[in-house]
Amino acid sequence: MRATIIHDQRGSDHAENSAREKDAIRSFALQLGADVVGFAAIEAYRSVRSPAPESILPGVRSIIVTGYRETHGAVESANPRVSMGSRMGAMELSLKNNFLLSRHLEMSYGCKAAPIPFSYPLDMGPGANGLVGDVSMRHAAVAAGLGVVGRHNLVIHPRYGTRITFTAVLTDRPMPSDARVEEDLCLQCNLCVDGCPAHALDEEGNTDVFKCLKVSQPFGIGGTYRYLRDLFSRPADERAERLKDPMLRNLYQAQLIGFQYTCFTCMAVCPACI
Ligand code: B12
Ligand code: SF4
Ligand code: SF4
Repeated sequence: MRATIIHDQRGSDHAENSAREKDAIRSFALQLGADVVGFAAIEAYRSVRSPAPESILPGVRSIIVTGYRETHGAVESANPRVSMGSRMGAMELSLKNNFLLSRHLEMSYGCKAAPIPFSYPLDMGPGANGLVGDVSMRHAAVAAGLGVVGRHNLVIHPRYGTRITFTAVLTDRPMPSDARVEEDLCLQCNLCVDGCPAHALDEEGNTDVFKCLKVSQPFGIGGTYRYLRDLFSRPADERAERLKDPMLRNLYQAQLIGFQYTCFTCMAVCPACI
């Protein structure tokens, strides 16, 4: 009886310590500028197509997921450069914060921590083809209690809806998962499906990646390939004319500043939790 009481006491002390530790880490990340923070024990993260987290950080025990809300003005803007500008801000802020959070974890808790890129760089090898992240942020966010997946295959956060992006830190420090969001936040209104200019969301549970890419990243590798193929298939006198095409300047710009999305419709039209 006495042994059981001591055991229970140790168990509850341990749970309290874990909760306190998570609160301290959460406050640190929120002070850096994250809008939401969630924790997932590594067993809770299951993403079939992504690499095993153990291959990234041997001995990994948990994932800390941080979310950054996008500004309504930028997401709703008809000007894709403005929407992308806000995204670049979220990417830059989260990249820096992930690095600072990882160093803080290592220095304050004596563990190892690996900051995972927001989106890029991606594995461009066969199998991944630049379409699979090293950590699937959507699976990680769901496991860390930060939302549920809607009809648009994006995570809907209970407070910020779809207008939020995620990033993650892997650590070998064990931490219990936060409670999952159990409520189905998707309103089944189909505005995302009907609004998608690429018809990439027609099949439930699957985004047609190539249809989405063609519309949302016209200055990516596919757009470059199509432009060059067209250019070199033309007679020499027509080629000079084609060099005046704004597409070439857009491709040049993309090489300088990186990946650019020109479509944010599925984020913008989703009314859930907004
Ligand atoms: C590659 C990539 C793309 C590719 C391929 C997308 C794809 N099918 O995975 C393209 C270019 C098409 C793309 C498009 C977009 N992307 Co993107 N993309 C990524 C990236 C870098 C990797 C995704 C990945 O690993 N996919 C491969 C595996 C994991 O996917 P999968 O298992 O096949 O998952 C599919 C299904 O399982 C389905 N699904 C069905 N049921 C369930 C249940 C659960 C629990 C989950 C999690 C998923 C799920 O969802 C997926 C759709 O096909 C992530 C960042 C990251 N590292 O995670 C961002 C990311 C997914 N993209 C994001 C966004 C916002 C977009 C766009 C809106 C573009 C934009 N303007 O920002 C569109 C939305 C397209 C859509 N509605 O699906 C955000 C999503 C944020 C959120 N709130 O969910 C992420 C997480 C970036 C970030 N760091 O925040 N993207
Ligand atoms: S980003 Fe645009 S093209 Fe891609 S799925 Fe969303 S609405 Fe469709
Ligand atoms: S737009 Fe409607 S159907 Fe699509 S994810 Fe949002 S709430 Fe669900």
